[in-house]
Amino acid sequence: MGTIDRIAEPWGTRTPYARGASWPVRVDTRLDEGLSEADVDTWVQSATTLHSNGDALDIAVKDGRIVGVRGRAVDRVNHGRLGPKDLYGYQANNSPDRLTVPLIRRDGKLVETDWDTAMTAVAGRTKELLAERGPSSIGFYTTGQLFLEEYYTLALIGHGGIGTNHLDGNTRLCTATAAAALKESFASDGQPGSYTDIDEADVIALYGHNVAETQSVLWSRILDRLAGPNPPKLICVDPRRTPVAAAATVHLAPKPGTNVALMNALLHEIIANDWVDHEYVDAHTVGFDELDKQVADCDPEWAAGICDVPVEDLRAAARILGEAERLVSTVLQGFYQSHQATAAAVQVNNVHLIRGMLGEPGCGILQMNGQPTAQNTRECGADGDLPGFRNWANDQHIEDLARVWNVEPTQIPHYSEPTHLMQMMRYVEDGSIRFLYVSGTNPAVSLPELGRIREILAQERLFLVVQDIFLSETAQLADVVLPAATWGEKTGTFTNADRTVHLSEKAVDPPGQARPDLDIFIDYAQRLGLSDKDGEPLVKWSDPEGAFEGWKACSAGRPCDYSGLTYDKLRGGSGIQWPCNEKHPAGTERIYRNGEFWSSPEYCESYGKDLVTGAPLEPVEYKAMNPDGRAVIKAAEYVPPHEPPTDEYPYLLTTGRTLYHFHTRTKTGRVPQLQNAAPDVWVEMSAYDAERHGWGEGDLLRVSTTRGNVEARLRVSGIRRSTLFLPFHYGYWDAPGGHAPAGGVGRAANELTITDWDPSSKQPLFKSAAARVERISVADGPSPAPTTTGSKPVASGVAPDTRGGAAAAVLEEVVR
Ligand SMILES: Nc1nc2c(c(=O)[nH]1)N[C@H]1C(S)=C(S)[C@@H](COP(=O)(O)OP(=O)(O)OC[C@H]3O[C@@H](n4cnc5c(=O)[nH]c(N)nc54)[C@H](O)[C@@H]3O)O[C@H]1N2
Ligand SMILES: Nc1nc2c(c(=O)[nH]1)N[C@H]1C(S)=C(S)[C@@H](COP(=O)(O)OP(=O)(O)OC[C@H]3O[C@@H](n4cnc5c(=O)[nH]c(N)nc54)[C@H](O)[C@@H]3O)O[C@H]1N2
Ligand SMILES: [Mo]
Repeated sequence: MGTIDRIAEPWGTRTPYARGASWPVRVDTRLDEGLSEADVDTWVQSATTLHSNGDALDIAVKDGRIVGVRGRAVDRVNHGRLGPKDLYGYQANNSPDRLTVPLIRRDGKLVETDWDTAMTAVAGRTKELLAERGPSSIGFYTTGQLFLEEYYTLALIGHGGIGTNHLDGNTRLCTATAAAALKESFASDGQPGSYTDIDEADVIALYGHNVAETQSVLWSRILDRLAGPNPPKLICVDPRRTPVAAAATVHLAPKPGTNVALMNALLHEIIANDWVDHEYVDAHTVGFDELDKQVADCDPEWAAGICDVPVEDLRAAARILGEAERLVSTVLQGFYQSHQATAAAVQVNNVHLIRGMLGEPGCGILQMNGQPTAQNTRECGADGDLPGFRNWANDQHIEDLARVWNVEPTQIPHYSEPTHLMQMMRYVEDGSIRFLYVSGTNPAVSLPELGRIREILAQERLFLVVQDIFLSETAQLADVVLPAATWGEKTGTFTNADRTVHLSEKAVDPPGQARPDLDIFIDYAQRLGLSDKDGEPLVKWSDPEGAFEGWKACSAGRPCDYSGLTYDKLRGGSGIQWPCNEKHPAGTERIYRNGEFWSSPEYCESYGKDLVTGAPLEPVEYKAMNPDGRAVIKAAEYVPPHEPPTDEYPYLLTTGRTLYHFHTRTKTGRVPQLQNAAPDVWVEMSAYDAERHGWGEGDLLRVSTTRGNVEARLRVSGIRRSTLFLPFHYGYWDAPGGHAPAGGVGRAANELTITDWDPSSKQPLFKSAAARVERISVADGPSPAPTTTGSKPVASGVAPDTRGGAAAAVLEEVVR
């Protein structure tokens, strides 16, 4: 037992273990300064919400206030560990500037009001528009950060009650491609892998996934394998020298936007060397011949030219993949937020399919999630899917959903797949959507091309409702602001990236008049008078457990089957992986064992799409592939990025995260330990380019694309040549000037990004844009970038080491 500064040492103390052994327990505890465990009144069960890892924890409560957190030793996901954002992040709940009363716009200004006035305005405008313009004038934009119960209720209200097809989540920006890639290969969403695969693997490949910074506890698990006997080999595909890249056996640093070329070369090598499991391919897949043909000419020499990666490194990586005995692959935003997102992510599935490495211990694919509850947005149909992974193009599935909801099938729109967010924004722009209800997301900072987004959201004719816990940049543009309760202040369940379901119980009351999102949605449904076909209220529950029971009935028999779970079963022990039903009462560690897939045409969630155009395949086309119970190997041709560098814009700009912040920082920016570790925006550039320009650490640069400008201080980091990186966390709520950039010069990376998306998943492109850069002034000190992360300086001594000091003390207890 000892204390440790987890800002300086984000992954904590090593607890090495051998392949096949159980990951040791290490319990991390953080309490407000000056408190010890003896001071805590109660501990309340929950899990982490600042990433998708689902680390189980208990919330410490004293005098009705959250005063700390402690990792849960019994949980399968984290074995007691917590990451820096989770250890310090709870303090955001206690911020003095939480929203505590509803706000309404009067004479151009947001003023305080009461709940009845606010909700009457929201429901009233909805009814007016339904009467004047019909359901297609109503849109909902939700998140990956509420609870399952809330999404399911919202999906019921939107699809089953109002009958609009315009319902999406910010999961569109996040893990739409995870879902799309799983649907293409396996005909259904659902993570094949399990975190215990890390314990068994001899090779771990990470594709565009900086797990060290974005799921830091999972990285601790990998670090502990690396520190133990017979460590796994690591392959990292990332244009930056992230902590993952630094630890990798082979680090491939491709030009942003060239992932498909790289993947096709790896597949070419695997096939050319006959590292293929032909028995598995013949028995359990269709489409191998097309893949073979597609990658026949994609040798490493070809890819090296496109990706600007050494041929030897490509060969070495392919050999490691080809000779792996147990391979785990993870994929995230470096693949998902690009123009061939689904095509690239599907090729990772193909590596596993042709190597026959799926469903067995150590052989997992994690098409990762990002947000804590993104999996539930997808499962519950709050994001452009239908609840229970039902297929919008299958009339029987619509009828079945109508049965569950007791509505007419015609009430549920299914003329096309539900509208994706970028299309919804276009509808708002052209005035066909007149009412937009935004919950738990901050599009005025997180969507591409912010100048355009601000204009769209500020339109007079749009009625904008924002349900948040802070007065975010988006809330500042709203007509009505609804103050929500958040994690720790409400009860509900959520599911992490390896299908583990956790219960998060209410620990304290929300501040002021803030209410749980679930209560607000139900209030809204009641005010609209939404009813089922017998005239009974459409939403038949009034509390989280009731909603969960409703969801169990909806999910029964579908891949994401929750019917065997109860709140009680989720109390006290570890989280449980779905499917959990009569047949699998303890949950299911791995799906797709024995090469059996959910792909029969009657059962599957999707018939797939054309990866180039995104056009949905017809049922007959799907049936003609004959996937009945098999996985589909889908090949894809490499297509160059849509916005290549030019003489005027010679750099490729990519964007992403740092370890210490979450998204638009509404929470982490209010936490001193985290904010001090990464206080402001910076821009990363390679030493080669910096020297060429004669620039150095801390110089103030202006980065521009055709869409806008951002000023940021230079960090010379281990990023590849001719590539720039901006963290996207820094909006305007805590900057001088409020919600928009001052004088046209911003600090939000999305001032620069492009309005464009992957044709299959419709996920926007945040990872490549053509940019130019100029120096505004010479440094008067180092840039504010952390030194412990991907933004580590290449030269030593140029910036002080990132530390939290005494204020960041965390207790660690290793149980051997
Ligand atoms: N600390 C922290 N953790 C988080 C979050 C957070 O905001 N902060 N957010 C959570 C959420 S919602 C998400 S979605 C996840 C995201 O988690 P990640 O996907 O791991 O995070 P990113 O930084 O967006 O992108 C990952 C990497 O992609 C690389 N990359 C950029 N362009 C390319 C490319 O063209 N090809 C390849 N191969 N790689 C490229 C970047 O250099 C970056 O290191 O993190 C979750 N966890
Ligand atoms: N350039 C660039 N842009 C990106 C990305 C990138 O890598 N680069 N990544 C994209 C990705 S993967 C993601 S996930 C998005 C994230 O983008 P956003 O979803 O816009 O980011 P957050 O800051 O998480 O916004 C969540 C909002 O919900 C509020 N909130 C928190 N808890 C609750 C609650 O319980 N109830 C309610 N009602 N509100 C709550 C928060 O205060 C905050 O305002 O950004 C995307 N944008
Ligand atoms: Mo995300």
